[in-house]
Amino acid sequence: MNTARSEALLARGQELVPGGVNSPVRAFRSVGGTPRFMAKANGARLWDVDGNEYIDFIGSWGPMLLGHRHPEILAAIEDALTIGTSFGAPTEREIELAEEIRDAVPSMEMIRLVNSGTEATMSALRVARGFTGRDLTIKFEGCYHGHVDSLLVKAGSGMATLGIADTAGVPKAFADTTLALPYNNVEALEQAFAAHGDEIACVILEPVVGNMGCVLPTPEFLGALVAETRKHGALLIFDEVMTGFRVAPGGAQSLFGVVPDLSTFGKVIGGGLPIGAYGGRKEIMRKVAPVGNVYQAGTLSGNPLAVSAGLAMLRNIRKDTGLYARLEEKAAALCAGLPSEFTVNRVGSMFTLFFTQTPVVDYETAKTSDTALFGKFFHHLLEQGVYFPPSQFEAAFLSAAHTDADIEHTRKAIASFF
Ligand code: HOZ
Repeated sequence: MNTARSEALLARGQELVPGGVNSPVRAFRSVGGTPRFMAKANGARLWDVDGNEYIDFIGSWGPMLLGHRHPEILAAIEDALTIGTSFGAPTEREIELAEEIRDAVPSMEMIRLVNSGTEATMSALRVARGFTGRDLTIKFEGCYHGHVDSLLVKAGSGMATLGIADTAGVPKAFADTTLALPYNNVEALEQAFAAHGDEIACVILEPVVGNMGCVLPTPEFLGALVAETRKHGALLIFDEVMTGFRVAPGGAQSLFGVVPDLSTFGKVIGGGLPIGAYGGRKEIMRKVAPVGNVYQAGTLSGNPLAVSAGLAMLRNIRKDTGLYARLEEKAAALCAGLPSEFTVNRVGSMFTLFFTQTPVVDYETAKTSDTALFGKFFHHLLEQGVYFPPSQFEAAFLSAAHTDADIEHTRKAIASFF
């Protein structure tokens, strides 16, 4: 496979941009080789600058639920261009997007739009602290909630990929506000609440983890999260940046029948443009300025392009009643082609093949994966024109644009590795 132009761009980029990339996982550091610089995308396909074509199972790390360049999303962006690209003043479309989110996710009684998932989780944490008057946060090892200072303790995603346990640059005082516990471990959760119950403002988690690879919560764990937060007056925050409108229109909370106090969104709700949102119970969200005294603001928040793309995305999701059943069918067909000697975790259209025989239920078990073998598998697929996440510790995503022929090609590519 010719990668000469990607190699040249990487060399040029590395002089100016750390690692030549604007987000670490893109650098291929854990799998080796040259990150592909992309030239264009359409549907479920990507083309790199050397003209190589790939079936895309990253989907911009989640947002492209309907595939790249969906005509109605493109039309919405074009329409937004005719009215202006940013006003720094409210618009009707922002209210419409909030209504779409609230209608699909009833726990989102009041919503604030921001520009990224990181902003959403950072702001949700602040509201939780402001509302409860407490400082401590419980998070779970291997969960990633964006690059929020206090949440980069034992985080997944790029930190897991690069083997960075705790990032430099976070003041100890910030890290000390976070208790990192093992995912799916009821005992550890109960012990933390027994020891610090009246200091804990909130518990934040990915209700289906994508950022240590795909990991599902047990019903017991979900039950304990609800019981312990209620008992001790702490808030339960579902980080649905990855799962929102991905695993179901109502997110993971609708799949599991859990009503969190606050939730965060991003990715799909922006239709491929930068956006985030946080929200939840009105009583809590009324703490946010200008109504309350928890400050949070943003020059480009509610940006007309992102809001219009997001609206088109969510309206498409709402009107296509068979969408999630089709995604489920395609993802199930693909995963049925994965080797049974390894662990496959999947919820709807997000999944991970872990190169381990151990069931993966938390970060410790995720780390039993043979990452060197994963690297070989990743490059084998790339050579066959199949673009999977370049890390064992990220989820793969399928879109509505993947055809049966794409699934068949991918199954064959996978089978030829084993
Ligand atoms: N942390 C993101 C997914 N888990 C990756 C973002 C990116 O590299 O674009």
